[in-house]
Amino acid sequence: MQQKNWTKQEILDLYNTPLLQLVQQASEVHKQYHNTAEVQVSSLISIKTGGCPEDCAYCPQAARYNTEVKVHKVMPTAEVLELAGNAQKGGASRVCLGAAWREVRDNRDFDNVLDMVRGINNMGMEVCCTLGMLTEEQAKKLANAGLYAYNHNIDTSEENYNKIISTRNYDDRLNTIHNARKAGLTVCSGGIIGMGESAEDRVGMLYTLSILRPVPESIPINALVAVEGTPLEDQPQVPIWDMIRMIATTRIVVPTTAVRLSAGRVGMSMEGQALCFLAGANSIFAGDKLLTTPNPEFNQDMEMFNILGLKPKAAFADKHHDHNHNHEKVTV
Ligand code: SAM
Ligand code: DTB
Ligand code: SF4
Repeated sequence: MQQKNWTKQEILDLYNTPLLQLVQQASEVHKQYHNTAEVQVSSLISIKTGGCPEDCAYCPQAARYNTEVKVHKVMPTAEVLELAGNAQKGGASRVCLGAAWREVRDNRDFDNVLDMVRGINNMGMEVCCTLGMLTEEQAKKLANAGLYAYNHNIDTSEENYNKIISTRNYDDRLNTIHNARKAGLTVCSGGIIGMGESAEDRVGMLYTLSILRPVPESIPINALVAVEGTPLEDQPQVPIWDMIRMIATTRIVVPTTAVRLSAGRVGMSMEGQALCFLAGANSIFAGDKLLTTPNPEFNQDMEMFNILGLKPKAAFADKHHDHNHNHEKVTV
């Protein structure tokens, strides 16, 4: 399908459509492009936690803020594989490995991440990584190890970016996304609402995502989890109506993508989440922890799926991906 070239004004007009009308329109698009009964379930594993040199205002893992996050060096591969196995038993088809790094460095830690990717891929699950900035060569190494997706969020609009982060810029983000693409990885990129941004900023973020070619295969929409000790600790919880509006607009603007109802679900009712699914969300993070903050329990989500008539989507349903072999040449 040919992605439409949206203008910012068109996206803003959509965003400002009366809510139920917007949800109805998004629901139509969702039905046209996706099996609305299926939700992709990902599980997050924080393989390296805290102590990050960056200054992202929302993030509890930045070393410079006084938060309760305890710093952990890279987790042993066996432990990561065990957690991935548990997630698979719980219904997850994708595991996302997160590291509190500014960027990937070519060292032992990265070699260990490559081992984790191989291991999880061999278990028949899609593997995603979110490790910060990355060169094309590093992206290729990950792809060769069997990585399916790279997550790298643009977080907000270009105009608002330097109010949230000063230690890198928007172009750095876009550059990493291009590097992941050049290596043949699928791209997961989205952002956060509830950081004090304007409607225009939300729209600007969607505009930037919509002009990427190809568009991201997955767009996470996070509701800010305001964590004590971060500069955004006093931000009020984002109204569920904003989340529904943002998800519906994303669904219409990028019809083919998986829209992920991402961080912030612990503060949402089942009814609120149901409206998000109706508005086109078709992906979630499951498991009782995101990276450092709480998330609903697996069982609670499965109960929600039963009530709403949703089912977890199988791994590798969208793309032929030979997960039985990684692409590296084996030399004896
Ligand atoms: N360090 C890497 C990076 O920043 O690209 C990867 C991990 S980072 C924690 C991944 C994403 O988590 C961020 O880009 C941001 O969108 C999201 N995130 C972090 N803290 C959050 C919070 N408190 N609330 C909502 N989303 C958050
Ligand atoms: C994404 O968009 N959200 C996830 C994942 N990608 C890496 C992270 C959410 C983190 C929420 C705060 C925390 O738990 O530390
Ligand atoms: Fe570091 Fe990523 Fe958190 Fe920014 S979002 S402080 S880069 S872990």
